Amino acid sequence: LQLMHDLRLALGRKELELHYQPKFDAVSGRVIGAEALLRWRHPKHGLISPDAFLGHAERSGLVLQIGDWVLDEACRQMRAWHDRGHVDWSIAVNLSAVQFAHASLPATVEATLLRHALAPSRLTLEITETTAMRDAEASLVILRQLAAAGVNISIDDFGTGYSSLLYLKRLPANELKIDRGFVNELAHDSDDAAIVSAIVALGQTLNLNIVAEGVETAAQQDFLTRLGCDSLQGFLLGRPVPADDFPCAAAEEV
Ligand code: G
Ligand code: G
Ligand code: MN
Ligand code: NA
Repeated sequence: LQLMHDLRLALGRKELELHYQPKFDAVSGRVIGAEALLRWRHPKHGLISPDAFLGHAERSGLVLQIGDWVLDEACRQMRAWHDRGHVDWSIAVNLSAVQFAHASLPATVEATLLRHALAPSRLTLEITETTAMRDAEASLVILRQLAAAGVNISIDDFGTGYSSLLYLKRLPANELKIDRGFVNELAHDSDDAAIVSAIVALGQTLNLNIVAEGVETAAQQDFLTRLGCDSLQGFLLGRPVPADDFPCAAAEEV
């Protein structure tokens, strides 16, 4: 609980930071953007993962302020990359359930894009399948507003929730992210291989971009690429790092 007290002050003390994990085109191997991942650099406890504090932040409502900061900071970084020549990259930002359900989200997103002079197509909002399903009809309304604003919608941790196919078909999403739990066991578990194949086929049928996350081995990369995944993300290809360490040298030389 001391931690929650500290978190209230963390924003003002600039202890929150974003790390960026590259996303790759599966076929060309090119970087196509990054996922922003929140970290808290606590003065005593060091770098803290969002798993350790976002739950509390959700219950206290503090997650709204944190979420606004994450969105702004990620868009600021996307603008910096854009100015260095990475005009076709997009930045992915995770939304918490509370943030997603909050009425101000579409306006906040639009204002943030405007502030950084970014086209909405440069931003991808990741919501988990579970969040999207919590109140399916309400989610549809929010997702339609966001889609109308032109941002990309990604369904994160896909396969761990309970989407009905009918609902999925109605969702104005652009992307499915296969949960890394399935990717992890790909080589050893034929059930997981079958599930991943089915998700890829489903995504292709619904015209969705398919991203596999948690790619840790060359065998997984190979399998996922041959199945037809569009994009890959994982420790094999790139870990989450501070913006200064992000692998983006190539386009800057142009
Ligand atoms: O990066 P790491 O593996 O520690 O992330 C742990 C979890 O926290 C993941 O489920 C990830 O989606 C989530 N997460 C990371 N950054 C953010 C963020 O900025 N907002 C929200 N809501 N979740 C995040
Ligand atoms: O829930 P979400 O998919 O947003 O979670 C993203 C988290 O997954 C990040 O916190 C990141 O640290 C973690 N992650 C990214 N790539 C890998 C990977 O290859 N293996 C594992 N175990 N975790 C990963
Ligand atoms: Mn994510
Ligand atoms: Na995920």
